Amino acid sequence: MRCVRCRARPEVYLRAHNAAFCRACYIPWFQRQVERTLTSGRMCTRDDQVLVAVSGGKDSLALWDALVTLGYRTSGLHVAQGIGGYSATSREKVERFARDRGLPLLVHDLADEGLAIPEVASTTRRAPCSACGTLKRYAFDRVAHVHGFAILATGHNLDDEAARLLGNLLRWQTTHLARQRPVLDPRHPTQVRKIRPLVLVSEYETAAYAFLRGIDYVVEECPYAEGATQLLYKEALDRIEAGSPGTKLAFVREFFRSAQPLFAASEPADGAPPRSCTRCGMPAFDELCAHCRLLRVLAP
Ligand code: Q46
Ligand code: ZN
Repeated sequence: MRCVRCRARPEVYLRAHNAAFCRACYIPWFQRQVERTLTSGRMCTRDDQVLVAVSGGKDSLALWDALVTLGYRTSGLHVAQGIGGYSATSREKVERFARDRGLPLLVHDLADEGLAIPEVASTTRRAPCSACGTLKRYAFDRVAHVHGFAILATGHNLDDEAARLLGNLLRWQTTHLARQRPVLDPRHPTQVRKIRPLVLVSEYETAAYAFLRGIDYVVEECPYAEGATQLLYKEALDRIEAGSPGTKLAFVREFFRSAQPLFAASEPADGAPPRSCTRCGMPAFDELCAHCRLLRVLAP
C-alpha cells in the first residue's frame, strides 16, 4: 500500500479508514479530522479563547498542538495531582511543551492546597480515581471561571469515548447516555462549555500524530490506572476492532448522530439544573458541591 495522498512510502497504516499515509500527508490529515469535529460540533471558533486541559500525556498534548497549528487561540491548564514521580514527570513535560512553543500555561497544583490524591484517597477512604475525578473536574471549572474562559477542551479520544459508551450501554445508564456528547454546554453561571475535539480520532492515530510531530509526552501510566473498568472495556473493543476495523468509529459516530439525541429527548432538560454550593458558589446538586463535601470529610 502507498500513501493515499501522494503515493510515497507510507509510515502510518489506518485499517479503520482502509488508508495509509506518509509523514507529510498524515499530519494535515489528522488536523483536518480535528477541525471537522470542531466545526461540525460547533465547538468553538478562532475568536474564542480555549483553555486546553493538558495532563502531559499524548492525547492532550497532541490536541493542544493541533489546535495551535489550526490557528485557535489557546492556553493550557495543567492540574498537578501530587502522585509522586508520575505527577512530577507529567508537569515537567507540560511545562517544557508550553515553554518551547511560547504558549501560555496555568498550573494548578492540588498538593499546594493539601489535596494530593494519595493522601485525600487514604484519609477519605475513597478510590483514588474517584477523588481525583472530583478534584480535577472542580479545578477545571474553577480555574476556567476565575480566568474568564468560556470553553474547556479535553483530549478524550475515540477509544475513551467508545469505552465510556460501552460501559453506559451495558448498564443502560440512560441519564449518562443522554449527557454523553462531544459538547456540553454550561448549566450554571460558573461552568464552562466542555468540548472533546478528539472523539473521532483513535488512540493509535493520536499517538502517531504525537510521534510524527516530535511531541515529548509522559509515557508511563498513572499508577492508579491499572485495573480500571474502562481498561476492560477498551480491551474488549480492541478485540472487536481487530476483527472488524472501523467498528469503534461507527459505534461512536452513529451514537452521536442517531441514538444520543433520542436519549437526550427522553430526559428533558437533562434533569434539574445544578444550584450553587453554599460554601464556594460552584455548581452543586445538594447544599454543598462534591468538592466541598470531600473537603468536609478531610477537615470536619
Ligand atoms: S490520573 Fe486520576 Fe486518572 Fe490517575 S488517579 Fe485515576 S483518574 S488514573 S485519568
Ligand atoms: Zn463547593
